[in-house]
Amino acid sequence: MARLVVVSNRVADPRKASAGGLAVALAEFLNSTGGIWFGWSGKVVEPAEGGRAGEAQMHSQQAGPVKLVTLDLSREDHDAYYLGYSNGVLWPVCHYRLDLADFEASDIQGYRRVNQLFARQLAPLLQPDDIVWVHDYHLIPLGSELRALGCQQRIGFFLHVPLPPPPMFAAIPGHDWLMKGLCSYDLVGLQSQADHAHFCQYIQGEFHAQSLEGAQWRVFNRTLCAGAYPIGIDVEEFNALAEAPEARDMYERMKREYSRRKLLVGVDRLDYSKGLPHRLKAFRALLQNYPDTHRSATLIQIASPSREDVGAYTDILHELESLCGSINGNYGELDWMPVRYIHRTVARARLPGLYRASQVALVTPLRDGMNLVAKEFVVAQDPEDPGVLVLSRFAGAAEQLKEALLVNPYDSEGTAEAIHLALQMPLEERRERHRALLAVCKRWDVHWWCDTFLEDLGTTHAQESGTPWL
Ligand code: GDG
Repeated sequence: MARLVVVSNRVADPRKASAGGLAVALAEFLNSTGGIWFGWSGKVVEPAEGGRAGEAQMHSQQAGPVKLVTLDLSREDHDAYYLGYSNGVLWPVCHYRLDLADFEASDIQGYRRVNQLFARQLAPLLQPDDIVWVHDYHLIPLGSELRALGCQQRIGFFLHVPLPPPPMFAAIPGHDWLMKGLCSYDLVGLQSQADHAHFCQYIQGEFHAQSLEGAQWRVFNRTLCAGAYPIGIDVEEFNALAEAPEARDMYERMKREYSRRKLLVGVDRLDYSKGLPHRLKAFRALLQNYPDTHRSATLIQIASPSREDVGAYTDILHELESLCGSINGNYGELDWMPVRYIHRTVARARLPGLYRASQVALVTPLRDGMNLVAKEFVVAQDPEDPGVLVLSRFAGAAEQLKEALLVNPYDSEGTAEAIHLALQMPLEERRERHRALLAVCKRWDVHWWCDTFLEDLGTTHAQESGTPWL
């Protein structure tokens, strides 16, 4: 079996429980093949006088059979690559927010510099039969940088965020360079059929790529494959977490505290793509339009801090605080606060208990690659008395989770109506919907995702992967 080399912006220690489903799934493969996980160390160092980015410190640590290899970044590289181009341009545009994209010419240079640095440091570690799997928008050009150094291994890429339609993606300065970079991989994986369609439309329209049989394309004198590989969660790992004392304790406490109320839950990173202000406006419309929810419906919204050094994130923080304050001020009673807003990270061990104690989950991003919270909520439910998932039609998960109540998060009145429906849904309907949703989460779990992607990557024809086409 070929050795697996995973490359992502951040590296998680797969032995730590907090690492999450992706790390667990990848670790399973890495453990069996004795692979490498390569990425940024998370450390920003001020370079020594006269120092250059290329001299970044490399750390190597053995985590069981897996070797974790990480690089420090200089302040200049970090700011341009991570804050600037990745999170100031690619993240907003991939989430259809051209208005928030802040393009600086020097950032794209820093982005390229860090991808070149990754390639330079990674290439000597690779063996001829390795399979390399690159993750996400931070590292789109890594494949072509590795090819430029003569790496002929099979290299796959998975984009965790949405890929917008070509006219929108084309607003990114450097879009054709990015897309050309994607064409140097042997397999490009997208979250949804819609994202996959956008990829195909782009390479056909801009590069005159020729469609071959199966999922193959001929472009720039090489063959590549592309497909939708919707990511799932580790259902077994999440079930085990739900059975553990911390989750059970959380469940009991929530059930006791909200025994006569209906609990709604939202769990998100504090990110503008997650539609938190829109969600609060929908909740406000619920209280406004349906007086039966007064003194009854309580929304617990966890917004874990994220990318606080990117400007657009501070604005949303203030907007959220003000919305929560006004809803509680206008509707709250001495013994009932409609919104409990928690701007902290909650321990992962508690999440299944919180999900299970909730009658409704509000997963209403304005745009999301997939959204794993939707799947976690489904898996955590009691099948005999399950809660209802209210899901944005703009989450990648909506392509799979069709039995959820699908909403348009921009329409607060319509979303409020769906929430009200969810709160009133008869037991039999809840069970039926849950059964269908759970089957999807189990069938397309994170192991399916990992196995299928790697199997497809392993069987792609890497015939021209060394062609100097750049
Ligand atoms: C990207 C794409 C895609 C959240 N708050 C807390 C917490 N979380 C955990 C959730 C879930 C994960 O973080 C969030 O996953 P999402 O899928 O919702 O979103 P992103 O972080 O934006 O991830 C996304 C994903 O990649 C995978 O491909 O689905 O579309 O944007 O697991 O439970 N965990 C803890 N405390 C919190 O407060 N412990």
